[in-house]
Order: sequence, then C-alpha cells, then structure tokens
Amino acid sequence: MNEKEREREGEGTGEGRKEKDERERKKYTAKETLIQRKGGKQQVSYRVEGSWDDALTVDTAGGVSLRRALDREAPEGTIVVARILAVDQGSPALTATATLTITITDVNDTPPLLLPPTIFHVLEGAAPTTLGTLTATDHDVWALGHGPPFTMSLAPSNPAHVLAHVSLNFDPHLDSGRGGAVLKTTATVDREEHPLLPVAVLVADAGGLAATHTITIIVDDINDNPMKPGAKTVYLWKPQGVGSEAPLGRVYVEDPDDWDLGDKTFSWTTSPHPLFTLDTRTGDLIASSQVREAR
Ligand SMILES: [Ca+2]
Ligand SMILES: [Ca+2]
Ligand SMILES: [Ca+2]
Ligand SMILES: [Ca+2]
Repeated sequence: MNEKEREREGEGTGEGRKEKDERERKKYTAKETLIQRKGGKQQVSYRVEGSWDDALTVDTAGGVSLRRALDREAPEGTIVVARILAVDQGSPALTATATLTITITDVNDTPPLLLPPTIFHVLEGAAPTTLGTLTATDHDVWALGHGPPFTMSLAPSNPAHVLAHVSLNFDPHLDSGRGGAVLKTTATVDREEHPLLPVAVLVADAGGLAATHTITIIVDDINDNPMKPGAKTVYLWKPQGVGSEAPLGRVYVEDPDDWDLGDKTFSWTTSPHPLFTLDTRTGDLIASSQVREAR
C-alpha cells in the first residue's frame, strides 16, 4: 500500500485519521436516528398539560391511565378534555399535542336533595294546618333511573315530640310525577315549649339511594303569657374622670314570650331618675355620664 492508498484508508497522516473519525461519527449518528425513527430508542416524554394532571397520568409508552376516580357531579363537569404533550429530546425539542376527551358515565352516587323552601312557620296555638309541600331534585342522570321518581317519609330518627306535632303525606303525583310530600301540623304547638321543630325527612331516588335532610318549622310567638316584674343587677365599670353615657341594656321583665316587645311600653313607677334615661318604647336604659362610684 502506497502513501496515497494508506491515506484513502485513513491510516496515514493525522489529517486522514480525522476525516475517517468524522465519517464514522456521522454513520453512527445516522444509525441512531434511524433506530429512533423506527421507534427503537427514541426518548419521548409524555405529560398531561393543564388542570387534569392530578387525575390522569401518562406512562413512558404514552399510555394514559387514571390517578384518581372521576366524579361526574363535580363542578368540572361530565366531560374531561385533557391535552397530552409528547416532547422528544432533540435540540431544539419537538412537541406534539393530543387532545383526549373522556365522557364520564353516571353512577347513582348522589342521593336526592330537598328543594327550598325547607323552612316553614306555624303560629303557636294554631289549629292543625298545612305548612307546605316538599319537593326534591337529584344531580345524577335521571334518564338512567338515578333520579326521580322520589319517595319521602319522616325519618325514624325524629324525636317523639316532632312525630306528635307533624305529619308528612307523600304523593307520587306531585311535582309533575317526580313525587312530593305535604307537610302538616297535627296538633297545636307551644312556642314556650318548642320554639323550633327540626323535622328529619328521608328522601330516596328511583334507584333506592336515600339521604336524611332536616327541615325546620319555626313556631311563631304569640303574646300568651302575662309578664311579671323582674330584677337585674348591672355592674358598670367607669375610668375615673371620664364622662360618657353608658347603655345598660333593656329593663328586665319576666315573660316567657320572646316576640312580644312590640306589645310592651316602659315607664318609671316613680318620677324619672336623674342619672338614668329610659327609652319607653324599647325599654333600654342609659346611665348618664354623671354616674359616680357607688354600691
Ligand atoms: Ca353520579
Ligand atoms: Ca341519585
Ligand atoms: Ca307576654
Ligand atoms: Ca308565647
């Protein structure tokens, strides 16, 4: 082999060896690229972009799986639209995006809710009366039998005094066939005994999923108790030398009624005290700035 041939083989001068190294390097790179294109060693990483990255995960092969259960009744809605990003390790890195749409199929996991009103009023001492009609709704898919028709009844957990005063008559025809229940009192109620009647109502959907919801009956006061004189001790702390009026609250009267202030007026039994001011309408008493230490 002469000098020229040796040079062609790259075994000769330093210059020739460099060229061969470069040729080898290019060959290697091309082979790598080819393997990568055939899907052999390409390092592509995947990730979920945006708000669904807590719910979805992508493995190294691009397979998408759930990290947690999806809730069809969650505020995010019934359809998940997630963007999956694939990023290679080229320089610069190239990115491809796929949009993944998941429609969540409903399961009956939400019991029905009572629709307002769930607060009712009855006047104490009134004859048994109808208070209103209870209706319900359900966040699951009604067409799948996960909602109406509903059933309603008084929950067994109601205490005896509630069951003694209240009835609930379920009617499947009410609320356009979704079912409703008429709430009534069955006896007069004394506000001084029960100012409120919390009524536990058992509501079930067509699939039998049930929940207990509490409605409230407020017993409105009537002035049915005479008042008696009351006594009350009020302590007033005043820094010395500082003069300002001090409200002492309402004059105390013994009366089991609590809504009958409008029926009352207040006045001094003797001539007005020079150091106190009385609001004859509300009964509020105010100490004058001139009140001094005393026992
Ligand atoms: Ca559901
Ligand atoms: Ca349901
Ligand atoms: Ca009274
Ligand atoms: Ca009363």
